[in-house]
Amino acid sequence: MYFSESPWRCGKFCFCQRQNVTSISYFAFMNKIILITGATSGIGKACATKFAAAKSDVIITGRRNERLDELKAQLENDYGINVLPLCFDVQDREAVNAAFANLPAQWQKIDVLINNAGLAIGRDSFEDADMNDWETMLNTNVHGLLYVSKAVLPYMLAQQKGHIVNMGSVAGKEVYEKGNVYCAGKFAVDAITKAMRIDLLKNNIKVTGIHPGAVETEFSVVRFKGDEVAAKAAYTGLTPLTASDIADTVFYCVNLPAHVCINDLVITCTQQAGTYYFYRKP
Ligand code: NDP
Ligand code: 8X3
Repeated sequence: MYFSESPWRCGKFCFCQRQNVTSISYFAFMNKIILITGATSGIGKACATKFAAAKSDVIITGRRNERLDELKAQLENDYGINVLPLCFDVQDREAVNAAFANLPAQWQKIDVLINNAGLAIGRDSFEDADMNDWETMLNTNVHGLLYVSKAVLPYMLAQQKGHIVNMGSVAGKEVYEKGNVYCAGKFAVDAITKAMRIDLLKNNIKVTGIHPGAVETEFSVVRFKGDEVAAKAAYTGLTPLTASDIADTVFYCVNLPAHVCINDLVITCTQQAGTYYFYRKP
């Protein structure tokens, strides 16, 4: 089986041409290396699981080492693939550079980078918001994404192929009340995604922006600083997206033929339209 091209283009009448799309997907990812930042929870963890189930080897990152170790053990045991956990804070440029400069040789052929690590802290009006929260959001969601991308890109450039998926948000498409700097950071992610796509065209590197609406993860607990009641209220009357919904979407984008690139994808639950409009059932 030839893995470096999409199975749609393998040009042979093989298993993949006779089976359904799910079968094709699982063939295509065998032995690929997928790097997911922020894999200790939520969307990142769901992506790691999805790609591991498709027989990819995964590099998982986050700050909570014990969760990385647990996930490594679980994925290796469940799917028989290899997992490399890297524990660092994406805000720390030196730590990011050190993690990727010392990547073991067998992990250097990274096929896909999913820039997912991120957070919102606080939901306050501009005049009340805390400057430390703003700095943490910008340092994580914007600087962190840039540090990781710059550290990983040389491995993709060496192969002259790759796919970078940046986790944006509907907050990066429309500013909403009390969203201020979280929205600003996600607007930056949107712009960076477009800029990367343009500049990396010549290097055969795909760049995709995924922009979810409300997804029930630890996101709101972090945003409301541990207030579980406020976090839960964000989803009142809704059937929100799940982390698996987003992982499935990322998987779809990454699994397209070599000549096809989804540029930008906005995804909400059926009860949400944009950032302002929700239909909440009583
Ligand atoms: P979670 O809080 O469940 O997961 C966030 C992940 O990011 C964790 O693995 C966390 O790991 C990691 N992370 C946060 N800060 C850092 C840091 N400084 N260094 C390294 N890793 C970090 O939230 P989600 O899964 O929902 O969020 C994932 C992405 O999706 C974020 O970029 C978020 O903005 C975006 N998003 C989320 C939406 C939602 O409604 N949930 C909607 C739209 C976009 P650790 O704490 O171990 O470091
Ligand atoms: C998270 C979605 O609408 O809370 O990015 O900003 S929202």
